[in-house]
Amino acid sequence: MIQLTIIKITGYGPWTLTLGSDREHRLQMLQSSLYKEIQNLFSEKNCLAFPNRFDEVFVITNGLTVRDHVEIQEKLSKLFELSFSMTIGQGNNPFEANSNADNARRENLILDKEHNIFGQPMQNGGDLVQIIHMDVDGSTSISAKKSPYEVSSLIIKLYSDMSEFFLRKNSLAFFMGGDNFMIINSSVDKADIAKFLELIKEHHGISFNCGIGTAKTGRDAAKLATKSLDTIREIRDSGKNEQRILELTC
Ligand SMILES: Nc1nc2c(ncn2[C@@H]2O[C@H](COP(=O)(O)OP(=O)(O)OP(=O)(O)O)[C@@H](O)[C@H]2O)c(=O)[nH]1
Ligand SMILES: [Mg+2]
Repeated sequence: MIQLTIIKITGYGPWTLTLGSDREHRLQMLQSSLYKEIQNLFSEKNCLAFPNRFDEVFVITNGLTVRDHVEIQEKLSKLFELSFSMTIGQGNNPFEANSNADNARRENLILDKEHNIFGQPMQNGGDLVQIIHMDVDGSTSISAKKSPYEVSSLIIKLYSDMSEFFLRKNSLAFFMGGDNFMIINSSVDKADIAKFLELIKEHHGISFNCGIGTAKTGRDAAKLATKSLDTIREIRDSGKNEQRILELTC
């Protein structure tokens, strides 16, 4: 069982209009500072947040209670003049957790009214979380041959293929910056990942390295996934056999 929390700004659309048309710079500053604070407050509780279209954030919150969410809501309300909703979704895979969260929000299922926290009644979930950290092999040399915007265009195409491939397997992929992607994994195994890597190589001529991490919390799973990725680089740089996928479990 995986638990995701989706955080949204309450009444954001109408509020943006109150700022007049000279607003874009303010919205950009607000969105980045909100993401920073959410990452900060949830990482203190061993969670990891993922940016989703800048005005919404996904967080892997396995092990967190409604009370933990209330604590974070209280801190956020001291930092921002806007308020936020948090919707907790649990599921057998990340896609299902995201859908269950969405359904709970639409059905107005309240877990804590005062703090704007929604979700179906929570079950204790001690299951493991798996994160795949994917990173382009040698993006520096690719960037050297292309202009900055052409590199971005390539990254968007890679992200699009990745999102489609992994969504079919109930896993959620996020772009984390630079040439880095993280996937909240369901049951994609190494053979499936190898298939994806072949597809990307064939369509775009790009190789990914792929670290897998499994642990009880989002933050620990990400740490192990990144450690696996760094080990792949070490193996590559020592001139040993090429290895593209490596897994570490807590
Ligand atoms: N989000 C995130 N970004 C990173 C991480 N490590 C590096 N980056 C960024 O990713 C970009 C590319 O760095 P690298 O992937 O190390 O460069 P590379 O040439 O592809 O080297 P290799 O991946 O070792 O083949 C840089 O702009 C870094 O700032 C990470 O763990 N997470
Ligand atoms: Mg790279």
